[in-house]
Amino acid sequence: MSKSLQKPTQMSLRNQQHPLICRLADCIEETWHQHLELSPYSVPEDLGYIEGALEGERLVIENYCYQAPQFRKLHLELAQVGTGLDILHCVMFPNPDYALPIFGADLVGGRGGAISAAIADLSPVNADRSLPEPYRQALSTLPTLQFSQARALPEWADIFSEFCLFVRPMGVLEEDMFLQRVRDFLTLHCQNASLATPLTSQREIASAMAGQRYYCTKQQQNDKTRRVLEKSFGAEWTDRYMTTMLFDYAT
Ligand code: 18B
Repeated sequence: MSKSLQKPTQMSLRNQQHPLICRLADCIEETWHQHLELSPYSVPEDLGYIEGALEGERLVIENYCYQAPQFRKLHLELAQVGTGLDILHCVMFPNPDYALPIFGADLVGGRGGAISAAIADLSPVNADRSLPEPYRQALSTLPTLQFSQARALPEWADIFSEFCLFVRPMGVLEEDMFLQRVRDFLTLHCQNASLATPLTSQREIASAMAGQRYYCTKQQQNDKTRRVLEKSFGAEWTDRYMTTMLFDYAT
């Protein structure tokens, strides 16, 4: 295995990825900067920029992490497998003393070809696993979108809300539609977070922590993610990465 600790030297991955991935990465960072008080989040030293090629497929990963008063971790990750597969992964983990849902997004696709999976959601993590009323209200007023290829969620995915978008976007118009809806999710989320006041009840904070734990244990069951990472980094490293970098929670 070749693992590098260096920072990327020339071009970042972003400029070499599928256009929808570049556009979504820019949109996420723009929205964060616009609405949140960002500060650095220190990524474990060996996990900022990662390269691996265990079974021949070279995998490059770039992690961008921040925190904000309302968010313990804002994680944007870009990955590239060989020369063919591009991935964007994003999760906004709330501080458990804020009753906020988890924003998550995943885009997977071939560079020359189409995005095969585009998913985005604001996922409830409160005790009854329903979105806070201001979110339900705002999301219900967004127009229903028509995509030609909706995708079905796998069995582990009971964490997502009824507003979850999971499609294979066909063509630029559907890519634009997906991007605009994710922009709406992000703006709504950041605006709500900016207005939120911290919880005071220990019981509610404990329940928010349990909700994040449930979300993360479910996401850790995504075999498609695990398989891609294992091919380049092996099972042990992948397990550590999925539990400490992608879907970590307080115990
Ligand atoms: N994910 N994804 O983030 N995953 O991380 N992802 C895939 O066309 C990676 C998240 C989600 O159908 C696929 O089938 C890798 C978040 C769901 O069984 C691949 C990384 C969410 C599916 C990868 C990564 C999320 C899915 C198959 C680390 C949601 C469908 C692509 C960089 C908020 C699962 C395809 C299924 C699919 C890979 C969801 C290859 C390596 C935050 C539901």
